[in-house]
Amino acid sequence: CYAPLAPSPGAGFAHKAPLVGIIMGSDSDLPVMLPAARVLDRFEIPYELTIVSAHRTPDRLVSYARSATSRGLRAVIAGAGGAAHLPGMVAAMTALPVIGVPVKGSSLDGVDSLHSIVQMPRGIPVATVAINNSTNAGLLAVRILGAGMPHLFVAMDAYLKSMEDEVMGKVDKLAE
Ligand code: RP5
Repeated sequence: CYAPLAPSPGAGFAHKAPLVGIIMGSDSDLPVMLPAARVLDRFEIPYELTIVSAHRTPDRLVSYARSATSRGLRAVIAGAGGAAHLPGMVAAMTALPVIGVPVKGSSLDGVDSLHSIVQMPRGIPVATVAINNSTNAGLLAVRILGAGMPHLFVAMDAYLKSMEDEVMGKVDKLAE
């Protein structure tokens, strides 16, 4: 059982089986990881959100990663700080796409975590986003799902168009 840390505000689809797992090494990572959840809310993608620590709960890590596919997940977003082994270890134990979020800790500015996540050995890829940028992890999960779910592909296209419109609105305003 993977109890959520925070309830999904998308009550309309909360009954659906999660397609994305958002996990993090500690509850102290939650503020950094919540934007990923908000992206999935926006695209109405059901997800689960919980703590799995590679170092403090290794057995839970194994059971989470090994059961991810059979529980219906299509992608995992994993955030961790410091010696951030969580995303890589999940990727080692499931064929699902894993997106790693380097969490900035109190020292080394998150570069330690970035290097831990991005420097995976050949054969076990982790898609690594920028330090503390779980928004992009959420968006990448939408794109991954969108490859097989046309309505998400269309929704991502609309999202890109809305960003373009927003920037062009600012360009027009500056030109006034
Ligand atoms: C990592 O250690 C966690 O992902 C977190 O970023 C960091 C610090 O954890 P706490 O000491 O705040 O629990 O495993």
